[in-house]
Amino acid sequence: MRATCCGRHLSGAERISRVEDIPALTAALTERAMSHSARIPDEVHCTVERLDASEILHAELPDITTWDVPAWQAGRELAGRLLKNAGVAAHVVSRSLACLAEGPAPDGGVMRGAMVVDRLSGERLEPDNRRGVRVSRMDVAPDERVALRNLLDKVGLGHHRVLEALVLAGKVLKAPGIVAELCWSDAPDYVTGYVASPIEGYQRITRLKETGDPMGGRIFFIDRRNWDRDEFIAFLEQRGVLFHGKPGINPTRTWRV
Ligand code: WAQ
Ligand code: MG
Repeated sequence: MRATCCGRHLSGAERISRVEDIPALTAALTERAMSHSARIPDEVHCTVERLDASEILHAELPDITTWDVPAWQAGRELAGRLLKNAGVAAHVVSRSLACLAEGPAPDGGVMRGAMVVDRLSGERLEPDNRRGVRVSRMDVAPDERVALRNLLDKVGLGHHRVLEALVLAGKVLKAPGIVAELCWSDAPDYVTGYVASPIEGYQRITRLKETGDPMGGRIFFIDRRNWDRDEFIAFLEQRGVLFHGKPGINPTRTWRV
């Protein structure tokens, strides 16, 4: 589902469900589109696509760690450190953080999708710098959604953005050639972001931007050895991925500069 107002993105959601649940699900997502944001959308698109069940990749969600940081500047410093640990070159880290902060689209605005960046050279590899790469066709297994939401609720991670970002990052971490993802929201009031990597999992950072800042985005850092751009993008855009089981939840850590 995606909803827009005056040509601008308002809200969106991705789900994978059984055929018999589709009518109720499209109704629920339309309801969400109508009530989720401050504005009433002027367009709501619900697209239903058939997936071949035998081609769905079944996977586990990454473990979750929350890093408590005193301010967004410290958060960005920590993000840089986590990205370097994952294999992103230092000069690429600083340039990438600056690019997200300034607005990565050609007009200096927010992109709809993600940037794709070479971990060593910093080169941008997404085919369209305005749109970016949109990850789609991933979800929690239908029977396990309620249990996961309850688990996240219990540890104070009940905000819908957490589950959605966790599932998106979970799929990104399965993509061929990925070394890390960096993300923070473009929602002015949502300042928590994350760095995800195959080894460290989903590492939330409580502050990655100043409250009120309308910039945000995602960067997928890749290792170009044996990497195929079309294969990478086809996986992210088209392969169905369903997540099972409960992610590990690590104790909150504190980061002081
Ligand atoms: N595929 C690729 N990039 C996307 C997608 C997608 N499906 N959806 C959004 N983006 C990009 C796009 O540039 C957005 O501007 C940016 O990411 C941010 O999207 O654990 O809510 O949906 O507390 O605003 C992370 C932390 C929240 C959650 C991220 O992102 C937590 C968030 P948003
Ligand atoms: Mg957003």
